[in-house]
Amino acid sequence: MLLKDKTVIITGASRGIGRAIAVECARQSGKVIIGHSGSESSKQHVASLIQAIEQAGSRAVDVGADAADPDTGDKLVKAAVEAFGSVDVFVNNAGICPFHAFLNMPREVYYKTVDTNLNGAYFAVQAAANQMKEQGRGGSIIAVSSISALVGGAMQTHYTPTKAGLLSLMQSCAIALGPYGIRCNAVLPGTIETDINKDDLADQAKRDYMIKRTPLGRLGEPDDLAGPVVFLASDMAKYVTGASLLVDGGMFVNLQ
Ligand code: NAD
Ligand code: RM4
Repeated sequence: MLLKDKTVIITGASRGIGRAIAVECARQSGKVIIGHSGSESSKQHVASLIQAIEQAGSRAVDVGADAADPDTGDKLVKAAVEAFGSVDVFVNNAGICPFHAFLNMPREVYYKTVDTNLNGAYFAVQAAANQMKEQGRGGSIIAVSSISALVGGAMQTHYTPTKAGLLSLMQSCAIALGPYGIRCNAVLPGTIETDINKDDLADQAKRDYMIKRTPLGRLGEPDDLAGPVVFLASDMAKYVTGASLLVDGGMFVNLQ
């Protein structure tokens, strides 16, 4: 019960990595605020997620709001305080990666990616941190960055800077918020099979190459992120701040 008495906000929690984190947080007794886009399809995913969380013996409330909107963080915090009385953990997970070449990158794709992945995140982290400061008992902020913060991708020139930006944001916030006992860390997933890369990994040659590069011999599953995030969220990581944790099956250290 690593998250007993803690309220956890997770953005982009309707599917993929965010959903797996939400379920594990509930299993560890955390109460969950499910951030999601508010689209019709995300509402359906959220209904089944709330059921899964209740089956795990915990409680959840959902907030449909665009992660790119600078007011979304305030809405998530307000919902958490109203429903459960506090914000103890904030997981910034929502993100998009519309794979596209660089030379003809449409401006709207670039701006949408940066707004969703980084600009909205900045103000959401700020909202969560202000609430944690007011509560006066510290907190844990975790950004789902990426191996892409450390390496490039020809079809991800709009995306990799956002992931490097999140990593850098956690490093600077670790310093800014340390005096309040608020820890800030990043997890860096490798290649995890979700909707975000469904089309990209449909290319069998690319898929085989990604698996071959991974020493553990398989692509990641969303649940592979759940344990590392719960660890960083919990008091087990009470002296861990400013850290980045690769969760990539060893892909980054393999040059081949
Ligand atoms: P996914 O597409 O399954 O999930 C993305 C989530 O973000 C969904 O719940 C989606 O509804 C939500 N989202 C997207 N745009 C939103 C918006 N405007 N407002 C609110 N919510 C929004 O993909 P995933 O792989 O689970 O991605 C989760 C995070 O993990 C992303 O930040 C992604 O960059 C990161 N990541 C993924 C991989 C991977 O290989 N899958 C690797 C490294 C990092
Ligand atoms: C990640 C990494 C993965 C890719 C996803 C979309 O950061 O680059 O390989 O599938 O993004």
